[in-house]
Amino acid sequence: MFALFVLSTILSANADADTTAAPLHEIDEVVVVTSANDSRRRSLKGQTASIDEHLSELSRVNLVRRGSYAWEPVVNNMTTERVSTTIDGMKIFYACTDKMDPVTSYVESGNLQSISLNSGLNGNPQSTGNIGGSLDLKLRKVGFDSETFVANASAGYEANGHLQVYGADAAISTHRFYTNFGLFYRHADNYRAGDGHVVDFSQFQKVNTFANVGLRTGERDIIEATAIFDRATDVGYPALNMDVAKAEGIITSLSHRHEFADGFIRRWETKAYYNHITHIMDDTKRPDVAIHMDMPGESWTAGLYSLISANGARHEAQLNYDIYYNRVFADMTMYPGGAAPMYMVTWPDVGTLCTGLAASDDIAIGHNQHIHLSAKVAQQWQRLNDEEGYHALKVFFPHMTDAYVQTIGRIAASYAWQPTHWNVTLGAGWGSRAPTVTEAYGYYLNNTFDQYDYIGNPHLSNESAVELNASARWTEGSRLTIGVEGNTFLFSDYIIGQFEDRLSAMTVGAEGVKVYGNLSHATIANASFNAQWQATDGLAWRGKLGYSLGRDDEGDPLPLISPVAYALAATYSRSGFMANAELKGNARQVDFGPKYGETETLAYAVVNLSAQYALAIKKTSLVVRVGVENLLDKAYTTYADWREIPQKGRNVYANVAVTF
Ligand SMILES: [Cu+2]
Repeated sequence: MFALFVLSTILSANADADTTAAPLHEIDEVVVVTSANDSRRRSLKGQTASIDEHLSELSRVNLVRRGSYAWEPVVNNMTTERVSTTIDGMKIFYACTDKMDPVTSYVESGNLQSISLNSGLNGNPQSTGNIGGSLDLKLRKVGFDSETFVANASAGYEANGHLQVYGADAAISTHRFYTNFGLFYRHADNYRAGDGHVVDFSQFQKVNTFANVGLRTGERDIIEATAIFDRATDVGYPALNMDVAKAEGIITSLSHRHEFADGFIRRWETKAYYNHITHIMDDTKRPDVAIHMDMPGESWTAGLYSLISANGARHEAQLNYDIYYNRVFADMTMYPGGAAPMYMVTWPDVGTLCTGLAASDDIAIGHNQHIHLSAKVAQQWQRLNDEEGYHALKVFFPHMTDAYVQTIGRIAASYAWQPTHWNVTLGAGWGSRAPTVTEAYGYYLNNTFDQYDYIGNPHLSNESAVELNASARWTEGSRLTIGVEGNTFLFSDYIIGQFEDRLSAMTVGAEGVKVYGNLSHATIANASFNAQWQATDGLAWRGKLGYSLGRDDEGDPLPLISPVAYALAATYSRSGFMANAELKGNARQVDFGPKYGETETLAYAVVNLSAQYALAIKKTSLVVRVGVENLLDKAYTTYADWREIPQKGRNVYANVAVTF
């Protein structure tokens, strides 16, 4: 079946968004995290910005905040379930049943070169289940034949919450060998909201260290290895009932790459990887805990992918095979004062073996026109390895078994027309995803968003969606760019929690129980307008306006859909100096989802200012940045702030980065 699929799919490839000046497809976006010679979009805080702050530079990304650490990326108004996140093509799965640890929380800015986003169903080759989009975190590797020795050091301080960031890394590069390695540390106390009150349990501490090594075994054969160790401790989650004592990730990979001298096939890379995540929650520091609970979770993933990239006169093609095995386990022990402890398995040691074949082609069809095709088919086998967890769930689903097989896939096509001054794209796709472990097998997982206990449903159907997208951009030289774009996702069997009146909640204070179910249909649509104007040599203006909509099968609003959002920024730059002023805000959330426990969020607007000065003396370069966020000390909360936890009040920051 796979062979047939390959034959029937036109081969081709995605431009490596990292190396081309602008993404070939309008539906892709990149944010640069660390790269000296790259003028593309990046956080104004530079390297000391968190991954979350870098992610927020992507216009299709919103972030759900449960505290000041480990925000959950939302792409095209879809949360983790509908988004694929990979690290250099490696699959990695979070270990928290409460989504405290999105995959992006196990890396540091210093680990990354850039973050690339493929919007919607046109996923990167390794992604599966990416209806909303796929994020690939590209690791920072110094590579061969770069500068022989480079060292960087950076330090940052933010007054609100006394956030301290320190980082140091070094790189050695020759023609046959390279290595780069580094160490990063972050520490924050509780932050202060705009009305002056301190947000308790918003502290965190994180250490990250990494090393990459590359070795040329032949002129065209390269072996590369990566190791990342990341540990966050004492992380507060003001929006949840618990904090995190420890969240630890170990990420490793070993790859071989052959680069072909000539011919259609340019590159063949095979990577094997292993990662392990340990997540330990902690409620011992909270006052008034009715029943103390221990809730650990673990996730192990081992996988392999093999990617062939080809490049011809008219084609840029990729063919990728991938396989991974993931195991997740979570349990909970409750200690009701005086009585015997109660034990529950919340993720029943679910093993998932998934294997897939993906192909894509970008075809130049002449007259400034391109067609991009991509497709993937994957097969997934799942087994519930924990007897106790399996039998507990079987009480509610007597016909369930302990093993499941699912086939999922996606196919997308887009057309781009790029005559002088214009870039017009049209695209369509179809894709499906299997239910997540929480959606299929979760057991009494309390969701503080709507205060319901959630039970998984092993009988769920796969969710699928048809995506339609279009964009148009007009550019007048380098002076003016105006763009509009929109996409819509028409879902079938949309998975969401549904009321189950026959069951009663287990968590103290919970409203009731919801069981995951399929809605026959649902819709999510996004539209945005953006403009850039280079007013004078030094002064540039940027503006954007976004509108989104989500509807369930009864026409009621889906939860966590962005209200009207806008941003206006002016940047002044001259030789080594740059200053930036920004106004950012959301309109009142008119279309919130009361049915799903969502409450209305009011409008807000904040002003941010920043300035940076870069200085080079011989081989040493120095960048100093200062800024203030929320200048007017506005007290506000956004629609994506879990349980309406307040945002930071005025925050003055300064950081310095030295390279020598
Ligand atoms: Cu957790």
